Amino acid sequence: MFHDPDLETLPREDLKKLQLSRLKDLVLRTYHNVVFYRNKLEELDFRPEHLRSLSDIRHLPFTEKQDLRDHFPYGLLALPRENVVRIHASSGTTGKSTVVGYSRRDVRNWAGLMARSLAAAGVSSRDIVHNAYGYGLFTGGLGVHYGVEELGATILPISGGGTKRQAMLLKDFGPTVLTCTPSYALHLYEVAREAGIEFRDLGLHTGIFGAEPWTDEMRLEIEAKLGLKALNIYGLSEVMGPGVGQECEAGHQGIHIWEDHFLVEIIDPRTRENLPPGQTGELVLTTLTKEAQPLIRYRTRDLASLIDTPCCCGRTHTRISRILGRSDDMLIIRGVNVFPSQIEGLLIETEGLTPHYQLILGREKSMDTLEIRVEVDESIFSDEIKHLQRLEQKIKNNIKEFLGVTAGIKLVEPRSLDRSEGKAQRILDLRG
Ligand code: DLL
Repeated sequence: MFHDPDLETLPREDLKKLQLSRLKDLVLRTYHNVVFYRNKLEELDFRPEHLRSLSDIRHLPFTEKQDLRDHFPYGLLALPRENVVRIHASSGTTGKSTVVGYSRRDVRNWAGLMARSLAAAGVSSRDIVHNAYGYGLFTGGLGVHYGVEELGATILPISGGGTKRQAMLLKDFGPTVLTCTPSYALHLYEVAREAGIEFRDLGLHTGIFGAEPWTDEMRLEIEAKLGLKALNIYGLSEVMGPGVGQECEAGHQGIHIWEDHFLVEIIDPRTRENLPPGQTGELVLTTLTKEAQPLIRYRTRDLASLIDTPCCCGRTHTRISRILGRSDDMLIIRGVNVFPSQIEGLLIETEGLTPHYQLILGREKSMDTLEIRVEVDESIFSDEIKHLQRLEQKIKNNIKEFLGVTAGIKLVEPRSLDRSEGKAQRILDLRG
């Protein structure tokens, strides 16, 4: 289903023309209104009139998360603060959080893009959406909320937490769509089950999950357990919030990035050179229409690849792969680079394990150590010790064989690891 049919299917030539005119306008606005960008452009001897084609983007400076922190909270605004109608912030795990301002038009555009994303996922005005993304400074709750209203569907503004009550509400209000993080969807499933509520009987047809990395194996697990189609939504607060991109109903063919509003690049994080479609690198986004806090070439740290073949849904907007991890959450264990998503993939494929796990990094005699704690499922929990030991050994061998690292494996009881109400905390780094 299309929300903006003309824009979503705009021929690529026209889309590129639109992008170029918006990019020119962006460079002009930031040059004149944001000291940080004016300084950066002047350092490079780049004037707005130097921008002639889209490929000139390569001459523009990058923006890093640290730049947002350095200008905390309002230093990167391109409009007077009085024109800002909303503030969101992302909870930084390290240092200051990053703050984002929105103008009235930014909020309206966001609602439009969220509505477009929901429609692309097959949501219509007939649907009832149980929105369990957190409301507040986090963009998930309010972002989805405004999009659902814009689409004309019914929003249940549940927010995160109170999981038992949420399970009851699922039964009472009869939602047809669930929006939350993938890890919370699984948690909600378990809690509902304990309360005697079977997800498959609820009438949910679609789940729109994002805000944290998840693998295709995790998607299959969610779809099998919850009995719904699980689609991937991407976004980040610095750039807007949820709805920067969305997997379409065609299903699991990649995430369309809404290119009339965002310019997409994939770069090699080391050389900062652009990479061609198919090669994995860091996703870099430029906001083409954001008024209050526009960003030029924002380095997201998210790793993905471009998919430039046409999608069978008819949308012309480019796609990216599932986010494969973050360049900054790559674990280096005794010199071997490993992404948590690779470990997740191997765990979920192993029979008897659940998708609930934690990676604990430590140091022993100046050597890195990795311990993987993973919950076993009920069916094997009461097995004989020797069976469990055999399973531990099997996981250990797989991790060694496929990823090249030695890990300690600890099988733990079902439901013994902490559950998060928002983004899952899966990595515990005790290396100081
Ligand atoms: O998580 C916005 C959002 C809310 C997206 C609800 C989707 C749904 P932040 O808190 O700023 O914003 O975190 C952004 O989360 O850079 C990625 O690392 C990660 N992320 C977001 N969506 C996905 C996804 C929101 N679908 C950071 N897959 C991003 C993997 C994701 N990682």
